[in-house]
Amino acid sequence: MGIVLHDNPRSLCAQRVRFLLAELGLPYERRTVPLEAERPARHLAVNPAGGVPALVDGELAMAESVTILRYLASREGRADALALRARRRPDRTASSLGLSPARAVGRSGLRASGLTRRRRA
Ligand SMILES: N[C@@H](CCC(=O)N[C@@H](CS)C(=O)NCC(=O)O)C(=O)O
Repeated sequence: MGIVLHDNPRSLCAQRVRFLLAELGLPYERRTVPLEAERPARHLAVNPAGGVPALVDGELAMAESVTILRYLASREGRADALALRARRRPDRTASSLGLSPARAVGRSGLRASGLTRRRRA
């Protein structure tokens, strides 16, 4: 069995994972978990807390979007796919930094152009 993502289209946390899977070019099966209804047993078996995203990769099962992002980047040897500032500031948690592949691309692009700097009057 390959990668299976327990997902919901309305979940921004799951969206982070979908972005990284796309960036890494990894094929995966997507299983939609209803968030407004009772969670299917097959989802609770992966994440007893019930939330999405959760990811299964062979024998491994995990929840929490940042954990999943770190796992996938490490699996593919692509630490560069994670936010630069999260690696520069290990004293702050990745989730408090809003770590996501989309932000990583956007922020580093903005930083390079100097657009993120606030000007003082
Ligand atoms: N810290 C978690 C948050 C996950 C989370 O709250 N997911 C929401 C959807 S965006 C959810 O599943 N809510 C329903 C629930 O927790 O039962 C992560 O980053 O994955």
